[in-house]
Amino acid sequence: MIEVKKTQKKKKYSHGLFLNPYTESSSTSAMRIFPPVGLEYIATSSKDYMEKITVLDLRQEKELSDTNNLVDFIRQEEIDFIGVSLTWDRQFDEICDLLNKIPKEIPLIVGGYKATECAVELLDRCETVDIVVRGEGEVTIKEILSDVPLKDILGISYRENGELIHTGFRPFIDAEDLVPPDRSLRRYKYLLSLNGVGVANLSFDSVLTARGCPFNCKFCTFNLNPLGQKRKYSERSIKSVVDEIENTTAGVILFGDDEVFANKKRSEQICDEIIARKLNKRFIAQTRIDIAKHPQLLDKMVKAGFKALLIGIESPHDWVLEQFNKGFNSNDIREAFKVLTKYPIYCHGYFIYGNIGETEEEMLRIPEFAKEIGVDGMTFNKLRIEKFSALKEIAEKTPGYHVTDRGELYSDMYSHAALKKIGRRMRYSFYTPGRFVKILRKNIFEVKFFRPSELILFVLTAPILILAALWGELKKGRLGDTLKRTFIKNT
Ligand code: B12
Ligand code: SF4
Repeated sequence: MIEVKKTQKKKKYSHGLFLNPYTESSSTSAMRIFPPVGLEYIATSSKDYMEKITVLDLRQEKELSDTNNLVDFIRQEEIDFIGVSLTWDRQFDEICDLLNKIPKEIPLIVGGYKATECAVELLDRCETVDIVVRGEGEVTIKEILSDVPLKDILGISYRENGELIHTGFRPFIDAEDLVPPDRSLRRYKYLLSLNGVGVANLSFDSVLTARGCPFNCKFCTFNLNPLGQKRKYSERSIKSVVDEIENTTAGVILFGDDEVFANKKRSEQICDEIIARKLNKRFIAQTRIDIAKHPQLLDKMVKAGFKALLIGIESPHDWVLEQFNKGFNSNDIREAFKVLTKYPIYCHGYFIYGNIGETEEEMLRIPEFAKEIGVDGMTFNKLRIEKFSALKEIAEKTPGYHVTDRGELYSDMYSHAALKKIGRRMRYSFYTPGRFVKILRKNIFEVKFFRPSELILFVLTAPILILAALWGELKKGRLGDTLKRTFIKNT
């Protein structure tokens, strides 16, 4: 807990709690290693209104993950304001139960991607929730905390005399006006762990250099807020971005932007500044294949410390790429990877399967294509069709296709279970024991992701990691199947 510096004037609230309500059990390793950046932006914006601020991330808090203990904590700490971030679909029911147990007298404000999507449902189900903040919340929270009448605050939903009131859209903030998260509010280091086992004492952080994305891929709702509004692309200044990086203590930083290299000239300048300041950090970024057309930028990225790229490849099929309006075809992907594989950067491909009209044979082609072009690692996600997805109309008009309330697409031919099964076949066709050796070799010898001391720790923990992975599969009741697919036959 951090005491906010006292000014002469007493602040409105004595102790504000900002809560990330997801617990460890529901989070995959990938979800756990990054801090809840959106919530931290909100806590930082609230500093002028609170004597003391506590940011709790329940993924890191075993005891407080028990709701009764959390409520005791709230009372003992005399919390008089609570802000909660709801980002992901998962655990929605459990989180609603938790919110309903928060003492009624404490103002409770909920925001985040999922909260925005489900503002009405949240207010219906949780009578303790006073206000749902829709969309980006930095300015909205300040207005709430400074007692602007609710009806005059844009971007909120609340109850009044038994009725739900939704105020108008909150205009998007210019990224340059954003104050980066105050990391001194953090109670934890975000460390790499796989299946609950810490790896190499590596700490992670997430930095946003811009908001929005200038592209318009049809399947993607990254660039739309959950109200269907396209987020206007807006950049922070190079100085503020690199200052933020310099002030983080984490060794590895993820650029959480939707597409961090949207402006190539600016990206080069960011790299130049990182090199000039000798920051000695490692970077991971989400990007498009277009980066391969900019060798000068790639050279600078390597010098600056870029170690891994998470690349939206989406599909090997030209008709899918066209349906997605991705702006490139399979040949462009092949050409891009001829360049990218020459760099000491780990390339992780994101693919989407279960597309409208895609056959099983076409889905199973994905891992083969990934191997051909030379991606190092890959993730497959089933196509999601969220409320404002540009693909919604096509899905609705295509006979035999259905979309669930949660945005999952399935068809009469391929149920969820069938798609899951195909996904598993794809995974084991790509992730063979040889692949894991290749991944390790590349990260250790080419990319040099690990420092020597980390490497020793990593080697020492490797047996525990393997046992933990096997234990995880055993608990899910699929150890036999996993071993069979890995070492004998993947069917
Ligand atoms: C970076 C990112 C990641 C990173 C890490 C994120 C992190 N730091 O934890 C990585 C790559 C690990 C990741 C993983 C996943 N992600 Co992701 N991710 C994003 C992305 C691109 C940016 C998130 C971000 O940092 N935004 C910037 C911050 C500032 O915005 P924000 O969090 O929304 O917060 C603002 C407002 O929401 C609001 N707000 C938030 N909290 C609160 C609280 C209060 C009190 C108030 C008032 C306001 C408020 O104000 C904030 C400031 O403006 C978003 C898309 C997007 N553009 O938002 C998807 C997104 C969050 N991810 C998503 C998903 C689905 C996932 C995965 C589950 C994908 C998967 N199938 O594997 C995984 C989860 C991990 C796993 N495998 O289990 C979805 C969530 C949708 C949903 N309904 O579930 C999103 C929205 C993308 C999408 N449209 O599909 N992700
Ligand atoms: S898929 Fe990537 S490039 Fe396309 S709109 Fe979404 S974030 Fe932008």
